[in-house]
Amino acid sequence: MADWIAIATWEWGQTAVRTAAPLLQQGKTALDAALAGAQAVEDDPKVHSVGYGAIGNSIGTVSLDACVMDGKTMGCGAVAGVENIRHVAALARKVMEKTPHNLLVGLGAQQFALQNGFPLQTLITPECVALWEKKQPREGGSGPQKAPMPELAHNHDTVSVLARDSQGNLAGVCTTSGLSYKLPGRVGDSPLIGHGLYVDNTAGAAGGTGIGEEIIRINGSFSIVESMRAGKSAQEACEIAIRRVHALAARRGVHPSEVSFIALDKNGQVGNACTPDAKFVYAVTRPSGVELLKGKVIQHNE
Ligand code: SD4
Repeated sequence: MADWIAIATWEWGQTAVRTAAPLLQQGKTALDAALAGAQAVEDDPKVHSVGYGAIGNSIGTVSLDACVMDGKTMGCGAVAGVENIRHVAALARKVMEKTPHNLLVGLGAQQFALQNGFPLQTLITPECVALWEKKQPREGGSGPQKAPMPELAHNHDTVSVLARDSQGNLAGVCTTSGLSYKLPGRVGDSPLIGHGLYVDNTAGAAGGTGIGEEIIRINGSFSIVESMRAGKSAQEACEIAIRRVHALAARRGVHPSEVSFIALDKNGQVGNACTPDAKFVYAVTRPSGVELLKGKVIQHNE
């Protein structure tokens, strides 16, 4: 029997790993445990960046992205730009299990959800409407506001959950409402296999959070898993990816955005790294208990 472990991004990663832990303890699969953990965060209205109670895009609509990947089979499924469906990580799993496709978007993903018994429901709470109003980037002046071009500020925190089960199999789930005030139709890294998430039993698992545009630019999660395949530890692999974010920001002459990664190698060793502004924390659970840990900051010149 292998040692089980689950890790998840941000403070509410604790909710995810606390939900995943008993399932891993009972011998459930890494995918079942990671999905249950992610769904517990989707259900929490206090988390304004995932599932129910998320903050809307530039026109106030909540549009969700999610993906799942099974490191044993390399099966993967994803949905993007889905409105009025709460459990999009479970929907991504249905895409993996019931279709020959990897990614469904928008209305097609919503129709697929309805065909599979997911209820159509509002994801907006009075609290998230108030927050959306309060923090909305204003163009100045009175009268109707035009939807402004969003700044890619880090005002959202995706949950990425990686797990290794007692059989030694790896799986991961990523679920988010993306960046708040994003343009309608914008898709970030989170539902894109290889960017927001990548998992392969034979090498390791990685997940990202932060400004998706930067994570996509470096193929974040895939590059971390490939570094582990080439012999780097999970920690080294995450640090290499953040250095890459810095290097590309320097080439483009911009300040590096907030990006953070978590990783698990095939033996269950943990890695993480983040850019200096990210203020990243992540949660880990093992048979010995749950910890909330500070992200390892990689400076621009390291
Ligand atoms: C996105 N990566 O849509 C997501 C947002 C996020 O922490 O992770 N915020 O770009």
